[in-house]
Amino acid sequence: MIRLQDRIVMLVDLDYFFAQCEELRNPTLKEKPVVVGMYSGRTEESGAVSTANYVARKYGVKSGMPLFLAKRKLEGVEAVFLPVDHEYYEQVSDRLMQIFRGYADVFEQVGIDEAYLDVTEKVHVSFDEAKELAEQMKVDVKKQVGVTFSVGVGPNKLVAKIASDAQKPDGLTIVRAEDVKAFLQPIPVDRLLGVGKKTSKRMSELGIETIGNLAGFDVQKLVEVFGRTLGVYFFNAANGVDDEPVQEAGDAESISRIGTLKENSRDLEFILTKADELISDICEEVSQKQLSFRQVGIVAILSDLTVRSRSKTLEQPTTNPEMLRMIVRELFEKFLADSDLEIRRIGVKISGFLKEEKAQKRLTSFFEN
Ligand code: DCP
Ligand code: CA
Ligand code: CA
Repeated sequence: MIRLQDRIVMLVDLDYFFAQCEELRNPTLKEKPVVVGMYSGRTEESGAVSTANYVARKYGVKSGMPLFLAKRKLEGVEAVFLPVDHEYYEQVSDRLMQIFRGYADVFEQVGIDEAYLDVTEKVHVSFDEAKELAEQMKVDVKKQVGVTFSVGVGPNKLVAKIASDAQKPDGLTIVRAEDVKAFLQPIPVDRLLGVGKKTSKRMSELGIETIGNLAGFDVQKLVEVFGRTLGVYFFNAANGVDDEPVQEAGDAESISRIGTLKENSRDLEFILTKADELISDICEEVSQKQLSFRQVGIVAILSDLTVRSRSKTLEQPTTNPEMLRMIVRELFEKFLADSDLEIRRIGVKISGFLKEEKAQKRLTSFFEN
């Protein structure tokens, strides 16, 4: 049986992108070290390496390195240094993204050389089929454009992203849900989004070097050190838990309503009566705009005027007001359990929209399979 909450997400990342674009328009570069640099113009040598092909990387050239240092590392080698030509790379990127988009149920570009693809339905929630799809994509992109990329496949964005980095260039790394923990375990903790220099130093002091160390750490302690939001995020991330939907850029808008309770209260039913009014209003707009939504959030403004929020992401987009009521109830129920202040004002918000037609198709194609 297909479990609707299971997802299959890919992250595609183009290999040595700027330098590969240069090789594309001049294939004679391929065997040579190629360094693409951002020249600052102060002196002929000043500036930094944007990227280098894998031949140049063998000599120790890296993104961000000063150009003079790259030149020194390549002394006596027939290397090619080129200035960044952003416009051209963007043209190549646009062509590639259009191809990748065709392989996805939902597509989200996240940079000039990266995109997330939710392929859950396309591959019938099968990692074996996802592997075939990724292989097919590689052949197609090689044939149509002539470049290689690395792809990570996982049950969510977080795992897909880390997997895409595991074997480069021209990599294909698949991490099934049941292998996530073992896969993440040995990876240095600073590879997690949000773990920068400062945080990783802090973690190191706590004896946390790998994602595995972090996953095994006491979540309460993490909350003490990093605060509630970050502490919980780090703990979930280390355990491979990530509910972020793959979302088409531009779809990130939301619809929300806010209202004041007749009196401050902690009575769930009283609060939900007000919430119902807000929900009816929201649903009217939703049906007018023919949207379906995947994210539901509540906001509570407390008697001391602090603002708190809770949210939930659905497995499937919905248009159903009853569903919205149910989730709002659930969120307020939980909220009241974790806070002991009275609520003064409440808000309901939905986001993660799809045009309804597309959402219907998504659902039915699930059932057909
Ligand atoms: N880039 C840059 N300066 C940096 C890092 C990157 O100008 N410090 C640019 C050039 C890269 C592009 O962004 O080609 C994409 O960055 P990536 O980090 O994905 O690196 P590459 O695609 O170059 O290499 P890889 O094969 O490791 O993905
Ligand atoms: Ca890249
Ligand atoms: Ca990248």
